[in-house]
Amino acid sequence: MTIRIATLVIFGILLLVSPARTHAQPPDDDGYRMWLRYDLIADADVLAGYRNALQRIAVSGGGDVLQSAAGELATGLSGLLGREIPVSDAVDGDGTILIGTPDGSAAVRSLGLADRLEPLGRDGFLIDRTTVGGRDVIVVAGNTDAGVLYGVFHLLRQLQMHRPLDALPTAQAPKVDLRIVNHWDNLNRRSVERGYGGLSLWEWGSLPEYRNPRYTDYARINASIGINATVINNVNADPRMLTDQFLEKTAVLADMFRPWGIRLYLSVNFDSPRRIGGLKTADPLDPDVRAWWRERVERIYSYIPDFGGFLVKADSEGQPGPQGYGRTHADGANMLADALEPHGGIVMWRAFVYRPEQGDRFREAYDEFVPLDGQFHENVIVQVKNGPIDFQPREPFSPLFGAMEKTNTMLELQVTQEYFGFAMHLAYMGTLFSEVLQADTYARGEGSTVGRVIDGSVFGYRRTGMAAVINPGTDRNWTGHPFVQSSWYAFGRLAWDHTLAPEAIADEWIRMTFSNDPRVVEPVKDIMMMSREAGVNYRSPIGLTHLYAQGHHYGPAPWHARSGRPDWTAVYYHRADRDGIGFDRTATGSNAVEQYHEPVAAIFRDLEKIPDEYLLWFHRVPWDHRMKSGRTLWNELVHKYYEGVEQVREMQRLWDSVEGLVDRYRFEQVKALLRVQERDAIRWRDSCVLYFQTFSGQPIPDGYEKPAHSLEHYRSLETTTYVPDTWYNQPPPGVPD
Ligand code: GCW
Repeated sequence: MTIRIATLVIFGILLLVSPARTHAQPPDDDGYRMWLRYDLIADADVLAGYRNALQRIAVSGGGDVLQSAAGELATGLSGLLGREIPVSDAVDGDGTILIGTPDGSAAVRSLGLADRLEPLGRDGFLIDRTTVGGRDVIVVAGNTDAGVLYGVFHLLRQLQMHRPLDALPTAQAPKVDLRIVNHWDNLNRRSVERGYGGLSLWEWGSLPEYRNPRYTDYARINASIGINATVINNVNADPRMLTDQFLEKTAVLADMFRPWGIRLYLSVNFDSPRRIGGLKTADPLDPDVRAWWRERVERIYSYIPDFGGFLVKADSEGQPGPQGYGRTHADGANMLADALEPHGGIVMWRAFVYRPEQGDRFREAYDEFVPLDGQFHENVIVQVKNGPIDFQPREPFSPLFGAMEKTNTMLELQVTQEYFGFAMHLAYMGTLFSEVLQADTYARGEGSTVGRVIDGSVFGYRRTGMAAVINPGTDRNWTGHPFVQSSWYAFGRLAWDHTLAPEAIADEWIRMTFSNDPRVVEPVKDIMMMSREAGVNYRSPIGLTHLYAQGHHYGPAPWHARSGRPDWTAVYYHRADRDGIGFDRTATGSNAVEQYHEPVAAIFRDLEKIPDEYLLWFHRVPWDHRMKSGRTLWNELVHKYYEGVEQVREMQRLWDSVEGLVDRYRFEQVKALLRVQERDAIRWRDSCVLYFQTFSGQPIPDGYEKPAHSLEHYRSLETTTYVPDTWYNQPPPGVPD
């Protein structure tokens, strides 16, 4: 008996002192809270310092947005510090966090911050440590309630990351005004085009009566990273969106987003006057059409007084547009802009256009839009995808950035992983986004980066913006793969400041979403930083592009050759034959390279100077072309495909190292998804290598594992269960049931 008790005591002591005890595995986390977790700070020293300096909140004046800020701060602090945080309207003790604007709060006004706040504009904020009436305070001030809201989220972020209080003082302002997310949600069956995160968030059936609290969390999440606008419906737009029936429902969403500083915008179908208005035409110069839009816009503002405006996909992929009536994009955009102008609304007119008869899809947007530069009204912004084709794993930046001197131009990015393995693969997009933003257009000499074009510094745009297609749906964690959250996060942070480093953004996200433990932060950051390049390597290295199976865009089909349009095949893009591979976009080919400024054009044009990763975007080269590595093109291609799979395996090893340090639920989920990713990466690699081998006629060099199956086997997989079910849940876009 005594021995047994003694054993138990010793066992108990062992349990208490064992590393597993001191670093208990965090409780399961389903990912719903995203990066706004606010769990009690475990580090005793950090906690003690914070508890001392952050005891109460003082807030006064202001409206709903300021109330959101105060509420969020109270919730966040009480979670992080593990105690209730009183909120009052006066500074009545040390350790007060004073939030507000000089206009709304006498205490903030008393600090005389006006000069420091003035340059920070509408959405900027200032955080400082100071005193009010002899009390120690941390002030979070802005010119507007929205500025204060962003400041509060910044403060909470610093605390979630355990940053020292001395490092808190800061003054920040966003680099672009419109930081907007785009949903491709349809009105029917709650489907989402390229969604992968469950059904559409918007419950049209129960609106306007049921205000799902999830709409508020959605707005909070966006506001926390500085996003201030949303387009809630698909650019392949259902005309019913503008009917009173839907506007009444939409108004409720706008009401729920407003306290978080989020303005609502809508995608519109250009043929709406015909489809729902009973008119015979949608010609933008027709007086009845113009009157119809004016009336509809007035109606929208009667439901949503701060409505933001329209997003339009016109004359693209079967969507109607002004060209159908013999008019230009400028005619179409300006007609809508005129209707919105009296209310302060804007038009975001997409430049994602390409006609089947075009010789080179790459050229299309530039060739159509540059001649119209200067013709668009002041409240139009042309919205341009980052690359000339379509959100591929790697594209050179669109030459439209740098060419539209007199037209506000904004950037469109994709968070949802249409071309990156849906919600199955881990692919942090911060690196891709930053690569585009840092790319130098040389439009006004060196330093004319895409980021500086879209923030207005290069051409002096009066309207500036950045958009991303996001995919949150009814999945508990919003995005399907937990790491898709990181790309949403990165978008918001880069829309705020395009100069932020993707690695620093990943660091923030990991600390808030998983843990501050360096044994988690470092390996997970390594995973994220290599993930996009891995995806490029196992899909389409060295400047190959669009080798996807048609339609779903999940698995490989480099052999895909028959389609309604040549530019919807894979062979159109890679052009492989016995002599070589690649798309000649120099003067001997489509000469798309001329759309870039010098010296960009000269670099892309020159076989010696062009970086490997863009080679086959611009050049058609023989299989034995000598690469910078010294390998032949064929051997380099094989090398890259194999490297992609090895990178996924490295990601798996790194992820395994965080077992026990992150919660089990997400650990197991990500681990399993990485197995799917390895399976798919091998399938991509083997499909492409075996297929291109039929042209190169050369062996896979020694030392690489041999493909487990024949090319025929891989071809037979194209339409099988490899495509995640989420794809089949999509009705034809925009078609009412
Ligand atoms: O990326 C492509 C997608 C389409 C999408 C289109 C667009 C909304 O395959 O699904 O349609 O781009 O951006 O308009």
